[in-house]
Amino acid sequence: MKHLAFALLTTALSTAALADTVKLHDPWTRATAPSAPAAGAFMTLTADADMRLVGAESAASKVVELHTMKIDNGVMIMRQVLEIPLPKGKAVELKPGGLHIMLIGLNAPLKSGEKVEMTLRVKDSQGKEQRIPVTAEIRSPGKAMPMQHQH
Ligand SMILES: [Cu+2]
Repeated sequence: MKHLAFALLTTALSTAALADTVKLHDPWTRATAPSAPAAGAFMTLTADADMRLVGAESAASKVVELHTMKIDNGVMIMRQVLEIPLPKGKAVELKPGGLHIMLIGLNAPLKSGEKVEMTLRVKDSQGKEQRIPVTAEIRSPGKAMPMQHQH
């Protein structure tokens, strides 16, 4: 009984102390050629309550969209999605070839070693919106998958 009371108390305390939020891991994007009109941005998102990513903003491009990508009959198809579900405790990976954030109409080419500032918009189950700042590292295309180049 003592045990149970203690468990309930710590649960109540931690819920009160921390607002629901989303943890970000390893946000990055790729350096682009001068003529490239758009770039994908990637990261892993883990929400500590059921939430959804509903949009993003950045000064680096004119438009920012949420996209999904799949291969259909050998053709890569990208499609805009209005939101990306972030189920409680589940790591949702935005990655090349899958879900990603798309910076469309780049104001300047993305240069390797520099950073892109973005703001993610997430909503909780009550529809309350939170804005989460993100700094994405710009990687050179060759360094996107470092494991490939180990000798
Ligand atoms: Cu895209």
